[in-house]
Amino acid sequence: EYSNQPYRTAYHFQPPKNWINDPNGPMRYKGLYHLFYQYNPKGAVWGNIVWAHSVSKDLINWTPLDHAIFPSQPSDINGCWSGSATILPGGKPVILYTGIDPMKNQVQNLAYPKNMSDPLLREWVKSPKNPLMAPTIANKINSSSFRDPTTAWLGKDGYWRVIIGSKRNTRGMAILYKSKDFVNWVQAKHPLLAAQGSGMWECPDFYPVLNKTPFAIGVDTSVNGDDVMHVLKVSLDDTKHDHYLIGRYNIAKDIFVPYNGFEDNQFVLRYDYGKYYASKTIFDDGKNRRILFGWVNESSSVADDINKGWSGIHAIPRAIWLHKSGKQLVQWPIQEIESLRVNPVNFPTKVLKEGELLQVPGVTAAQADVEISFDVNEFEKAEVLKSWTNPQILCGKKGAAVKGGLGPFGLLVFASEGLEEYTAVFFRIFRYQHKNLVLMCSDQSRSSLYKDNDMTTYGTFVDVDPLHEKLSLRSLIDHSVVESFGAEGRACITSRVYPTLAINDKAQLYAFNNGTANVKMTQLSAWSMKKAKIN
Ligand code: DQQ
Repeated sequence: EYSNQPYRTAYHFQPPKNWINDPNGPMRYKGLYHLFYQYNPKGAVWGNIVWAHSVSKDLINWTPLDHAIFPSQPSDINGCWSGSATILPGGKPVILYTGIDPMKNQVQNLAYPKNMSDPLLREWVKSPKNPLMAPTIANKINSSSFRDPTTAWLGKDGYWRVIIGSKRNTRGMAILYKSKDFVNWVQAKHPLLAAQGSGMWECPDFYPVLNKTPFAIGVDTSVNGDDVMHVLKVSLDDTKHDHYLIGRYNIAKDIFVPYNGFEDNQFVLRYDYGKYYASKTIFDDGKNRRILFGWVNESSSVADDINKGWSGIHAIPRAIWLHKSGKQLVQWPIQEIESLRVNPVNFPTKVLKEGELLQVPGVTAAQADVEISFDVNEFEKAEVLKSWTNPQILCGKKGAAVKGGLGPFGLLVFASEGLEEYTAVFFRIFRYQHKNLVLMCSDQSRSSLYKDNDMTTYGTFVDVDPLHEKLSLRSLIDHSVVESFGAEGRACITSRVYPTLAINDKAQLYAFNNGTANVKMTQLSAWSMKKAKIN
């Protein structure tokens, strides 16, 4: 199994076989975490969608259960698509999800547990009143673009609110509905937000984040007030990226005013600048944090997916909170993942000179967690950036093999012995308009000798001041995925790679510096990761 399935993950969530996509209805109930997900029981491509179900005590080790929600009534007979859970006052969980009806219309349905005393919540009953929200001639909702209800939030006026992703022509929007009893829902006069030209908004998410210390504390989805800001996340169907806006939500008027994330009418902030989609958050009342779940698609061809018999994984759940600047969010792998760390390897502080390549021995490099930090000071050697350039394109032009001034420096992961293959995750610092501009890249261009994969390079600028702040990088490496967190979670890049040589115990890990300036490595810690029970 191990040798002919080198790309299966050891600690990233995935079922034993077949297609998976969006995380659905995550929740914590009676101390157990539940995760549902879009699943095709019949193959490794999208289709026949049901809600598969797993439970966990720690969000790392998962036990599979029978499918929770599957086509069984007219309102979902052609598929049970994405949705979210809400915990009602008193602790009862309910699920709103999109069903595909006999006319292939997208409608919203309610399901609730058959037996609340079963901590596994194995059986779900559907409301006989389904569908509760549907496109009609009168409401002019686009019947093929009306899906993915959020967790609902409760106002002091006693009304629940929920948003559904939609579009009218190319105007993406979050349609707002209200209800007193969770069963009878009335469409609000205005969407919570809409944006011309953005296309279909899939899997919206709307939640408060604390805007004071300690920022990392999460709050319940219904919380509002002077000390919180609100985040609206949308998964843009046109670009397949999860974008977010930070702003203020006036619940009395049901108006959300974004302050950050829109520039020239475009979405600019992303959760992740690599492969990451259809995510959603929950408030974890066990550890008072907000946790983000997301789907990571393959970068291989459909034929290769069918061949290996599976497609799609979930990212490691991330804690998510507002950065103290108020301008962006910060994400960090949940602390529970550290329980898989074994055999730590620590390097003392060391200067990496021009062209230096430092191997990290003693870790299972195809299944590892690594943290590295740099102290840089030869700023006069930074390359000058004359005009603003798209960071992803800049990373593509200036890959790890292109010598620079201050950088590129960082990690080579999934490296083969003769460096025929490697994936490079690194920083490169530019001088731009008399300031230091930090670029973070994940360069997949040499990740595999097999060329049928999507090997696009990813990149983003990082809002960090390398003069006064430490420049850190953490990568979670797991056979065919690398999730990288730059500047303590201010920038995330996830990529999928399929090396042919650098697999299992043939993979190696390096730190490198390919710039003319020296950089001081102030930390390099790496751990082998144990296998988790991922189903
Ligand atoms: N996936 C679901 C939809 C959602 C899309 C269908 C996002 O509900 O809009 O599997 O990946």
